[in-house]
Amino acid sequence: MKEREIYSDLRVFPPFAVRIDGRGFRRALDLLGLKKPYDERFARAMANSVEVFFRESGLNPVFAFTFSDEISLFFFEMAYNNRVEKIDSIIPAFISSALTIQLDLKDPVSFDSRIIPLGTEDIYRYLLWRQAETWRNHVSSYGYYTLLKTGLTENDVALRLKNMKASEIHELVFRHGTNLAETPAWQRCGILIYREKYDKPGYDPLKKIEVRAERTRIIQEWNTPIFKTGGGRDLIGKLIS
Ligand SMILES: Nc1nc2c(ncn2[C@@H]2O[C@H](COP(=O)(O)OP(=O)(O)OP(=O)(O)O)[C@@H](O)[C@H]2O)c(=O)[nH]1
Ligand SMILES: [Mg+2]
Repeated sequence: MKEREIYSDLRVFPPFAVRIDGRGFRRALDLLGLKKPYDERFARAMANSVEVFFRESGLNPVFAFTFSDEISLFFFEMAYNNRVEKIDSIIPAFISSALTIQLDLKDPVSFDSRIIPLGTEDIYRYLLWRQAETWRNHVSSYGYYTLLKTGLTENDVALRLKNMKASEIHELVFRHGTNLAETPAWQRCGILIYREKYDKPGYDPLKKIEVRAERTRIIQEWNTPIFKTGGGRDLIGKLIS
């Protein structure tokens, strides 16, 4: 029967990204009574789940980017002989479990998963694409819940939004008290998670000298820059190099 495991030899060679997306989270998060369109408790649980993945999965992502219910993880190396089946199953399973713990859920959740082979030079373009999606999602979800509050049905809201330009949605949301240019950066630009090297000063009691040990810590960047800008480009360059 082993020969029927016909996908087990499928392999992917780094660099690549793995993007996972919460399955049916619209409904799952509704049941939790989270704030709409954005709930910081949920964003924190997502970012913390990624941080736990960095610490405890034994896999070694270079960095990760998350917004809404999706996470992109970037790898320059991979265990399991680069096997697609392993990568595409273990990562969403780990994050599902981590998120369940973070949010103290009583019902199971799951994530779907896909692998995106990328040259190092493609990573920046990939991030521009996902951050553009973050922004689109931000505008349309604020528009959605603003219109819903005016008493329209979900269907009518969807229809209205489809025919509105981004600038019209901005104006609508502004008239209802929210300036979309001034919402928290994590809602507009997403959250980056990465490792940072730093020197930890210490004392060597044997040699009786001050020493510096190189350590790494995990950073959650909630003030993510716009990747299109110089600052954003520099930060990504630093993470990739
Ligand atoms: N209340 C609340 N909902 C959120 C938040 N972030 C994401 N979501 C929900 O998650 C959904 C993510 O969109 P999708 O991935 O397209 O929808 P989905 O229901 O997960 O469907 P599939 O991914 O296709 O299975 C959004 O539509 C929101 O309903 C949040 O901070 N608060
Ligand atoms: Mg989803």
